[in-house]
Amino acid sequence: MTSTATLTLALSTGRIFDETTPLLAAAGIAVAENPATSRKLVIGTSRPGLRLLIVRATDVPTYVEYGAADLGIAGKDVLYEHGGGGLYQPLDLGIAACRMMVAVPEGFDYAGAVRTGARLRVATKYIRAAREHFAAKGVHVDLIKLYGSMELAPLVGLADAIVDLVSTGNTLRANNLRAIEEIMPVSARLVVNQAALKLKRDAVQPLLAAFADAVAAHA
Ligand code: PRT
Ligand code: MG
Repeated sequence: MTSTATLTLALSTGRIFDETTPLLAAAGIAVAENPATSRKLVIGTSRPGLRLLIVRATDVPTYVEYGAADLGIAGKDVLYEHGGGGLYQPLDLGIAACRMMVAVPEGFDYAGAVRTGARLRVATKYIRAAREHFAAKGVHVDLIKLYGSMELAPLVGLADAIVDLVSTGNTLRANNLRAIEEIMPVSARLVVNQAALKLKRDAVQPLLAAFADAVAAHA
C-alpha cells in the first residue's frame, strides 16, 4: 500500500482534542474544523488521506481495536480499563496529564480503617485500576461503579472513598475531599490498530514519526 492510504484517527472532544491540535499543528497538520462548534463527527485535515473521528473518550480503544479507526488518542486511565487488547501503544503524548488518586472526606481516618481491616466502600469508574490497587495493598473494598461525578458519592453516604482523576485538586477541595494515595500518573497515549500497523505501514510510520517529533518539540 502507498503512503496515500486513508488513515483514520479517533479522539474525543474537550481536553484531548484541545491538547492534540497543537501537536498536529507542530507536525504541520491543520484540522478542518472544530468539532465542538461544527458538531461534525468526521473531520478532514490538511494531511492527504488523514481524517479524524470524534468519539466518546472511553470508546476510542474500541474503535481502534476493531479497526474502525487505524489510530486513536486516549488517556492511560481509559486504556487501562479497556485492557489494551489488539492495540499497539507506541507513544506517550504527554498531554491531558493528571493523576489517578484515592480520595476521602476531610476527617475520614483512612489509615485507621486500613489498619483495623475495615471493609471500605469505594465509588469509581475505574473498576480495574481500583480493584488491583486495593488488592495489592490487602485492603478489603466493595467497589461501586459510577459513570461520573464520583466526588458526590462520599458526600451523600454512597461511599467511604473514591478513585478519580485529579489535576488541579480544585474539585476535591470544593467538595471537602482530600487525595491520600496515588494509583498512577495519567497522560494521553497514541494507540494503533495492530493490523493497520502492518498493512498500512507506509502511511502509519511517517505519521508516528511526525507525532514523536511534535512531542519532543513540546517537551
Ligand atoms: O466528560 P465525558 O464523560 O464525556 O468523558 P471523559 O470524562 O472520559 O472525557 P474528558 O474529555 O473529560 O477526559 C478525557 C481524558 O482527559 C481522561 O480520560 C483523562 O485521561 C484526561 N484528563 C486529564 C482528565 C483530567 N485531566 C481531569 N481532571 N479527565 C478528567 N478530569 C476530571 C476528573 O475526573 C475530576 O472530575 O476533572 C476533575 C478534577 O479536576 P481538578 O482540576 O479539579 O483536579
Ligand atoms: Mg469528563
